[in-house]
Amino acid sequence: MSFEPSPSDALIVVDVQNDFCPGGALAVAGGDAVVPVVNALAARFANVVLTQDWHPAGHVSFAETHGRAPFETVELAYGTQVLWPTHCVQGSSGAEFHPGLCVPHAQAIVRKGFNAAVDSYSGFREADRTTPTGLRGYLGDRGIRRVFVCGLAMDFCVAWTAFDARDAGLEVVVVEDACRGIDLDGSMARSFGEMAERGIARQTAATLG
Ligand code: VGL
Ligand code: ZN
Repeated sequence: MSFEPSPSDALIVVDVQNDFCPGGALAVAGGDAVVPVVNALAARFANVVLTQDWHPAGHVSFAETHGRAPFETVELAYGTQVLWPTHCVQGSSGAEFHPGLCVPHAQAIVRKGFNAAVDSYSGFREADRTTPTGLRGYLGDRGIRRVFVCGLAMDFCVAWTAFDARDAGLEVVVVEDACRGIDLDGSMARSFGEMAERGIARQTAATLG
């Protein structure tokens, strides 16, 4: 616990929402187990940003929109899209943060996936890889140079957020015991491989430095 975040460090808490926790529409195994870890981690950071998956009804990432089964894929203009169970619909209880998440000092909530025709795993950039959410500018304006990323799901929204943070020129650490993954067709191993290639560090909450 000797690590002290500096004023240029921020914690990004990705999608700790009811639908990604047990009982939710797109439950990640053990998703709720990250809540106490995230709470304790966030208490150490002066700068905390939350992301919130926030889809309109009929979103392009929903299987039912295409009359298909969840976890199939479709080819869209921006590439291959995994089709998910309907989740995190704007204003629904599934889209709310887990009730145990306690980060009252978080300064910004970045909603993503609100464009009906484009998904957004990343907190920085939509799945077309061009439309920004504004998070890069927000962090840049605030002088943030390093981000610690945690939350759900490790192999989708956490990973894509970490990749884009790196592309934005930030130093990136994924706090892996504060994450849980979906692991769809080897996605967990793939995302770890890509993190290593991109120079993204993986640490545990206890060994941050
Ligand atoms: C996520 C799939 C669809 C995530 C969001 O938060 O990892 N995964 N939407
Ligand atoms: Zn989503």
